[in-house]
Amino acid sequence: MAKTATKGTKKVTAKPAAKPAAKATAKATTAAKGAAKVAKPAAKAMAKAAPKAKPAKKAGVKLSMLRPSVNNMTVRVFTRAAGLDHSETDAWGLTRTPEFLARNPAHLTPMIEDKGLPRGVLWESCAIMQYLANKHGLDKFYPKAPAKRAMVDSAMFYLVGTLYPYVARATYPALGFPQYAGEVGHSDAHPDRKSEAQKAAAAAIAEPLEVFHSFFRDGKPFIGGANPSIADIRLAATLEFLAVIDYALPKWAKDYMAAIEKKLGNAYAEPAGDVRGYIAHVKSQAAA
Ligand SMILES: N[C@@H](CCC(=O)N[C@@H](CS)C(=O)NCC(=O)O)C(=O)O
Repeated sequence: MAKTATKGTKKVTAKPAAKPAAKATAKATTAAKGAAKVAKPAAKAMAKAAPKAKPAKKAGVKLSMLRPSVNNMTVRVFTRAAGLDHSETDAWGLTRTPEFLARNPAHLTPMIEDKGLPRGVLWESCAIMQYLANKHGLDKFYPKAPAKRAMVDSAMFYLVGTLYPYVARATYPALGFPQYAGEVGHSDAHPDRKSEAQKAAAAAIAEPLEVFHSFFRDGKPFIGGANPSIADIRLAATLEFLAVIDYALPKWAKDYMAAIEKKLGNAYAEPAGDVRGYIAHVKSQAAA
């Protein structure tokens, strides 16, 4: 996969997040109101000093990622949509090197490095989004209210524990990704058996998919309500892989993915472009 992926670290400039920016403005306004109360000369001095004030500290998250992966796409969309300053390192071919394994024995991406993490690194796409949302107060993506938050958590755990394994079994053979040990697709079973397992997994996708629609969305545009939550980003990214098997997504799912892309704009489209480009590549190889 992704021999085309470019290696190296790239700083990604993200738009500032709406909420922290709004908070910062609110703080600045309060500060300005306070300043108006101080004696004029002091206020002048403060005003002069203001431009020299240090800019707000940026997140400075380092993300190791693989471009063709929807697990990685999830975090790449989130960091952009949330306006977090971060750098991306292409970990293609590096996840099992001694250096990587010493930091991350699970050899999984996405992986972030961030000051303050007890072991210095964090993997698992949903845990990364939860951590960054908690750290930066991104309630818009991950609501604070326990009941609302529980629904987002439930949707993400259901995705990672139930829907994703079906998606992986159904799409990894076509994507050329190695399947997990113990899977029929990973064994030396007859190709017919592998094909049956792949088809059974593809058929099993419909049920959890409908659960996301009828239960988690429950008539709302997104699981998160009017705006996409981290669970929505995780779901939309996951569904991108289904294009490789020409899975017939129900109309609601196509509309839902389009609505997320419209809401998040380039934050979604750019990482999705890497996944879609990879899928187009493997499909053209298969057709040749
Ligand atoms: N549940 C994990 C899955 C992560 C995962 O499977 N990552 C794969 C790419 S899709 C990986 O980094 N594989 C590299 C390897 O195992 O060496 C998540 O959501 O982050």
